[in-house]
Amino acid sequence: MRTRRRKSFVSGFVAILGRPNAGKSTLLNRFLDTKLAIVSSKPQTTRTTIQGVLTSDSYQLIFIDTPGLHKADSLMNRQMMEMISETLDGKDVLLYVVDATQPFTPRDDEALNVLSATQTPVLLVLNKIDCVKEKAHLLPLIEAYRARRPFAEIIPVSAVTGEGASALHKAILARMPKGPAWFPAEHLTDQPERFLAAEIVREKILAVTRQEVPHSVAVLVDSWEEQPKLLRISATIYVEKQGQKAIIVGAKGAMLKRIGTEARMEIEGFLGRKVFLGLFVKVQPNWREDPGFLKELDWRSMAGTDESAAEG
Ligand SMILES: Nc1nc2c(ncn2[C@@H]2O[C@H](COP(=O)(O)OP(=O)(O)OP(=O)(O)O)[C@@H](O)[C@H]2O)c(=O)[nH]1
Ligand SMILES: [Mg+2]
Repeated sequence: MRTRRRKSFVSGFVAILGRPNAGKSTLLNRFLDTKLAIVSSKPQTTRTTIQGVLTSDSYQLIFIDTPGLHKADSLMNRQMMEMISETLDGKDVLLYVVDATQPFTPRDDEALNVLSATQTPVLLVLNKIDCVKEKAHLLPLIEAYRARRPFAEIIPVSAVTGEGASALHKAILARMPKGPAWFPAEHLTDQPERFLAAEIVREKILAVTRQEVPHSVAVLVDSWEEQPKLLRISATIYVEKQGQKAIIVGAKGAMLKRIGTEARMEIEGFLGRKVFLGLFVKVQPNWREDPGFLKELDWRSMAGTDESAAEG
């Protein structure tokens, strides 16, 4: 039976904003029911905007996950914060995600500045409520946010368990304008497979490293070779110091082996085929301040303008 295309098809762009570690990427993955963005307990996991497109027979929602709002202390971080400001343009709804297990601090106040000039409706998403036993504990947080700016709605959710997700979904849909599907129904994300694979490697590194190491790691795919029986991927892990390289390689290469195995298994899962993953570690001092290297990391600049042109 053909699905009937309703006259009231709605579509729109939804940006997901908030401080590092609030759960923005987890929320994106929950909406799309797919792992599109890597997640970690370390702040500043996401480094670029990530699109996820959710299509049904009555709507198309284009979500854009963004890097966490923080004080920029490197060229990379400054570029990330500029990217967020640009992302605010032309959106129909903004989701401002906060970690509801944490009290309101001056840093939260500062982060809210990103919303100061926007006229777009903002939904305040109180995330991680699976860890809030007494819901009354949310009230001081709600008051603190309400005192700073108006929010179109305040919605408690858990991106991990899915609690509150359907209320949030409804609140988003209620604010979508009538409009066409901007992307074909099967279009899920703007990220190339090569970038996703590099991100998965980075996620596995974030999971096993601490302190400054997670921030000092970048991953680039060097080659991607389709062979009859498997896909052969070779990637380089860049770090800033020799000591960081030693940590990632580990004793007798054990750590690198573990990172490689975990990443390969996940890449095989999402590509649905057998993969050989070769990993190399290189020291590239100060890469976070190197405009040329940052350009290399940005798949949008490599892909040219065509692939990013569709973003609203
Ligand atoms: N308990 C609980 N943990 C959550 C929830 N949502 C996210 N987390 C955890 O919070 C941590 C950060 O999640 P991310 O989704 O990477 O957060 P983010 O806001 O994208 O972080 P950045 O990319 O660094 O800005 C991870 O350890 C998640 O598993 C939630 O609803 N409940
Ligand atoms: Mg993230």
